[in-house]
Amino acid sequence: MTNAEIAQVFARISDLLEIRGEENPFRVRAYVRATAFLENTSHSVCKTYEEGGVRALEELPGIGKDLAGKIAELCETGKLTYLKEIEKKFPPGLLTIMEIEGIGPKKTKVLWQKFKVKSVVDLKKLARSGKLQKLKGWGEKTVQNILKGIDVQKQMAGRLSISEVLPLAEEIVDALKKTKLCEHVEIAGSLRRRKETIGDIDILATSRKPEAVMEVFCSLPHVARVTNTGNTKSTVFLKIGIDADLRVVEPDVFGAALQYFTGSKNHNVHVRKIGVRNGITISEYGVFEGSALRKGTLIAAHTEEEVYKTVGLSYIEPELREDCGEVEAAQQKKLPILITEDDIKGDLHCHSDFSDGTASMIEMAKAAKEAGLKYIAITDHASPMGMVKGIKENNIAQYLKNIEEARKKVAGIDILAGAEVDILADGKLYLPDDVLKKLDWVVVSIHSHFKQSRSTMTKRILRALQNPHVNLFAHPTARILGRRPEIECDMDAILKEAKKQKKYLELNASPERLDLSDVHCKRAKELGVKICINSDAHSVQGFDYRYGVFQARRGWLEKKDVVNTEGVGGGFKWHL
Ligand code: DGT
Ligand code: CA
Ligand code: CA
Ligand code: ZN
Repeated sequence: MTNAEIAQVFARISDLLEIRGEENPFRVRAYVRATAFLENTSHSVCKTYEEGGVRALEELPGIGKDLAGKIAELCETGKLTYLKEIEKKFPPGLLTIMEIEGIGPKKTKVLWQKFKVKSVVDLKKLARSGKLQKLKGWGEKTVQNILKGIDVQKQMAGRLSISEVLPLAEEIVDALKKTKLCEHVEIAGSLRRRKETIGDIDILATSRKPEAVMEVFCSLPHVARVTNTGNTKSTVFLKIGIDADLRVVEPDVFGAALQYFTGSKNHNVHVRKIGVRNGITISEYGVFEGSALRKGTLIAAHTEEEVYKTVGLSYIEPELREDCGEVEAAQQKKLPILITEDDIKGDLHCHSDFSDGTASMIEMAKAAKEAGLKYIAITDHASPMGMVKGIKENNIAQYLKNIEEARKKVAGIDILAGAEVDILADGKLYLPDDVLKKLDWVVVSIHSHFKQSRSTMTKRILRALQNPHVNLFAHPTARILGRRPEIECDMDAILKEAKKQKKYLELNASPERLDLSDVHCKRAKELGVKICINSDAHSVQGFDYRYGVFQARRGWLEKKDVVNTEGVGGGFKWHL
């Protein structure tokens, strides 16, 4: 366990003791002091324990016999029986309340003992009754903040999406780099692995002046509140509603620390196990020859490549580090060469003002060309739904004429005449075959009847894929991140049918969709189904593939697995 993790356990104990009304104030204070010590010590106490046992722990400032024993238990097992025992004495809802922004142990104690509050529901009722506001030290504003805190907590149960978090994290990294106090500043954690949702931001830096770096970090304009700050680690709560951790390490161990804090935890566990089998210990402080119990020689720490090399692995891209076969692939030198944003050469799903886009076909084509694309398919909606505009049987001639016009006006980019056709509830398509026949590129997707049963939904999609005019099944699970769940369907059956019918599946790069998911992309690749990474742009600013490419990389996709990495006519057939 890291010092920070042990500090968290101790902080929780001191809070709980305070709420319970621990009679011995020294006891509470002992935990507070130990927490502060742990947060401000760069040397791992677990290492101290491994090297010198409980004795060595007792010699640390602020750590007595009792706490030394508890640290030893945490280092050995990762858990603490004593904390479990204390927690049992509280109603579970009260532990949740304690974590609401603006409520510390003192307020929790009042709520519990004076008002018998046992849950968030109780707390809301009490706040509405007006009784809380009359208490000394609470007041209207405090109560309003608590109510707000409850809402935030509810949101926080869902994590934030990567597109909200990454630009902000990059600003923070830039601000730290500007100080010139750091040799390295890097994003770590799930954000470096480009997960679609982020629990908290992890930033790793090296500096010989950590105090100064921490000061800059804690006073950034993005910060709402400083949770704790020390020489090696600070945690702040950002205004967008997420924590950011900054860790500062010695420049010499940057690679090892970056490897450790990038995770995932399961990936690290796997890599460490290989080390152990070879008599090597891997930690955030470096790779050491010998077991953890004996002090070995440092054999690598500067770069991640070095760290992986010591255990016979080639460098593993962060997006792959989920312990989903990447370690085995690295051993066999069979890692994929992941797709990059530069590989995207065309876009096969975007909209103009013929349906719900905001720009004309000409404007969209120009913007696509500006964005460096060699071809696009304009795929306006064809849907029976409320949408007034869009492609119908009776205006297809006009639609094709407009596309022809755009081809004439915008040189240097190929424009395909496409459509995004609704898959109706029974799997029929909204446009008849003789209309589809006139198009270069047919996208189908689900925009209604999302709640069908798994078997009905699967049959519906298979039927659509069997239509000979269809080329691509767009945003296949129809999810909207944080708002609409995935439809229920048998994805394996769909992928197998797509393979059989020679159809493509989309990875929709729009940040609110990111559909297909990483796991489904990986499965598609295994089954030999090619993926199209499209923007689904509805405006001239929309030709953006960044988050889609991240997701593709997490799904192990290489350039050759993605359709629109080739020029027109390269790798897939047009009927131009
Ligand atoms: P998140 O924040 O929930 O989106 O996910 P992560 O992966 O960023 O997790 P986080 O912030 O708790 O920790 C950052 C990284 O630090 C994690 O990916 C791996 C490393 N790490 C943290 N705790 C442990 C641990 O107990 N053991 C190991 N091996 N690594 C850990
Ligand atoms: Ca994190
Ligand atoms: Ca973290
Ligand atoms: Zn669309």
